[in-house]
Amino acid sequence: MVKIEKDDALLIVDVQNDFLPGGALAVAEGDQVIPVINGLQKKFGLVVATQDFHPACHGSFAANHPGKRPGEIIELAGLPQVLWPVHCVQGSSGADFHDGLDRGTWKAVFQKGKNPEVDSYSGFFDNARRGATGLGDFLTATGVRRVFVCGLALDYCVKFTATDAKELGFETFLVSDATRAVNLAPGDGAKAIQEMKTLGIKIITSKEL
Ligand code: VGL
Ligand code: ZN
Repeated sequence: MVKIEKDDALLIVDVQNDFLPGGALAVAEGDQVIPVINGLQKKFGLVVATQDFHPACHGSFAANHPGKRPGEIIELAGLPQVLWPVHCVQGSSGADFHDGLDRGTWKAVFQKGKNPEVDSYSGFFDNARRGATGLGDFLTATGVRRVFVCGLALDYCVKFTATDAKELGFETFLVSDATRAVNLAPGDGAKAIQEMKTLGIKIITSKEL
């Protein structure tokens, strides 16, 4: 068991309609994380969330590159970029958090992916690490020592958020039953967990909390 302390934070990544079944970039079983995350929220004194929040002209959308399809790879901001279906557009219902997700105790929401020129998987920085969302400064200013990461999607935004948290010096945990993978290639979710383990991120389940 892991005892939750005062200086712990629960970080909920991108539990938005477009990443849930029926959404534009649906994650299989994505809705199954919601009751697990609602249960977790009751145990933490500090809960914050991230929100994928793209302008319609975002460079990660296949639709903005004539002739390209979702899943193809281009270069964006000098980095390889997977092209996605149009998703989480600012002001659309797809960008909203799922209705069943408790939000009553959230202290802050950090939006990402607002710059059309670069994607932002991590809740801390864009993929080129040129801009910060403020999440790192917020956690530091609040005196947070350990971060528990959950949400969608395991092999993209959850992995990059947990990796940056660890790199910024927070003791980092992934709550593995409170996340699901896109699995663009089969096994991407399992691979993401292995990568996180190698970096020293602790993999736990909600039952250990
Ligand atoms: C995400 C792909 C594109 C995520 C966001 O939240 O994991 N994945 N934008
Ligand atoms: Zn996105």
